[in-house]
Amino acid sequence: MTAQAESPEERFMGWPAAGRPEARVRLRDRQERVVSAASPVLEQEGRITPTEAFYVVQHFRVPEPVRREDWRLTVDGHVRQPLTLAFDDLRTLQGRTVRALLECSGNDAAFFDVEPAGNAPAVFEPLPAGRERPRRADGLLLSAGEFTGVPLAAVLEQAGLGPNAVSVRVEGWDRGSPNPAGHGLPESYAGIPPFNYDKGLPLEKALHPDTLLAWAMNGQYLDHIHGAPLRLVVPGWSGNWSVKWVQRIEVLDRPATCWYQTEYYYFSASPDDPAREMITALPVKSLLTEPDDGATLPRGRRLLRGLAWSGAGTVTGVEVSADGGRTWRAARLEEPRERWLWVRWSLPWDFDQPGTYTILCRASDEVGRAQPHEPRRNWLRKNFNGIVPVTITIAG
Ligand SMILES: Nc1nc2c(c(=O)[nH]1)N[C@H]1C(S)=C(S)[C@@H](COP(=O)(O)O)O[C@H]1N2
Ligand SMILES: [Mo]
Repeated sequence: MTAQAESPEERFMGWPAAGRPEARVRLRDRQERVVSAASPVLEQEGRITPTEAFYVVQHFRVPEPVRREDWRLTVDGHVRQPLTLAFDDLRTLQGRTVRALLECSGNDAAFFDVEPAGNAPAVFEPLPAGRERPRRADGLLLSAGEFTGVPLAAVLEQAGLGPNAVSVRVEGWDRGSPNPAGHGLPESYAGIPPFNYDKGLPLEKALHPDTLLAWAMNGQYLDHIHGAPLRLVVPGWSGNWSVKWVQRIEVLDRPATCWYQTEYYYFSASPDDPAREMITALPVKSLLTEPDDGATLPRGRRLLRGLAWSGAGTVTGVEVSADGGRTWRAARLEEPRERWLWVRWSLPWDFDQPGTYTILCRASDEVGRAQPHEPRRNWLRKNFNGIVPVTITIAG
C-alpha cells in the first residue's frame, strides 16, 4: 500500500475517507496553475481515471479560458453550409458517451534508454551514466475517462460534407511555436512561425460514431485544463489527436499537413529518413501494477495484476512471466471488456523460494499484434510499448 492507503485524518462528507489519488504535478506556470501532470496509474482501482488524477499535456502555453456562453465553433472548408455554432446549439443534437483511454505518444519514452534488470531479455539500451531508472510509480501520461458530447459526424452532417472531402482539420485556440528543447528536437527546428494546435483526421476516423466532440468528462463539464468547453476525443488513437479547446473544424479536400502530424507525431529512423509513418492507433501494450518494482515481500502466493490496451482492436490475451521470460502463463482478463478502454488482468503466482524475481508481461490483440520484446525504435521516441521488467525480492 502506498500514499493512498486509508488514513484516519482523511474525511469525505465528514466521514473517514479512503484517500483520493491525485495527478502528480510536473510543471506549474508563474501563477501556480498546473500545466503538466502525470497520472498515478499504478494506484488506480477500476477502469476510469478520476478527474483529479487525469494526466495533463499540451505543447503551447495553456490558452485563456473562454466562457461557455461566449464560445463559438466555426465549421467551414469543403462543406455545403458553413456553420457557426454556440454551445447550446451542440446540445440540440443527439448525444453520445464513450469511455476511452488516452495515452500520450511520449508516455514511457524514458524506457527507450533502459537496460532491463536481472535475466530479462536485453531489449533496451543501457541507461546513460548518472540517470536513474524511470519509475512508473511516479505517474504516467496515460488515463481513461468517460466522455460525453456529440459525434463529430453529427456536426459534419449538419454542415454537409462537400463531394471532395478527404480530411477534417480540428483546431484549438492555443497558439505558439514548437520549442525545440521542449520537444527533444535539434536546434535547427528553432524559429517555426506560430500556429494554432491542430490535427487533421482522415475522413473515415472523423466519421466514426465514437469520435466525439466532448463537453463532459467523468460526469461533469470539462475542466479548462482538459479542453473546455469542447474537446475532440479520438478513441484508440494516440492522445495528441484529441484536440483540446476546439474552436474550428475545417473540411479539407486533401490530407491534412498539420505540423504535429507531418513534423512531430510520426515514426521514422532519423530526421532525414524520407519514409515517415503518421502515428495513429495506439500500439498493443500492458503493464504491471502490482507488486511494486523493487518491493521485498514474504514467501507465498501473490496476485500479479496489471492493465492492457490496444488502439487497433480488443486485447485478446496477456501473458506473464515471473522468471525473467523463461516461462509464460496466460493471465485472466477481468470483466467487463470494452473496446476503447484498458482491461484489468490478474494472475496468481507462487513465490516459494527466497531470491530475486523478474516479472514481465506482454499483451496481444484481436488484429494479431503482440507486444514486442524490442520496442519500435524511432528518433522522436514515440509510442514506447516494450516489455518493462519489474524486479522483486522474496525474503528468506
Ligand atoms: N489544443 C490542444 N489539444 C491537445 C494538445 C495541445 O497541445 N493543444 N496536446 C495533445 C496531447 S499531445 C495529448 S497527450 C492530449 C492530453 O490531453 P489531457 O491533457 O486532457 O490529458 O491532448 C492533446 N490535445
Ligand atoms: Mo501527447
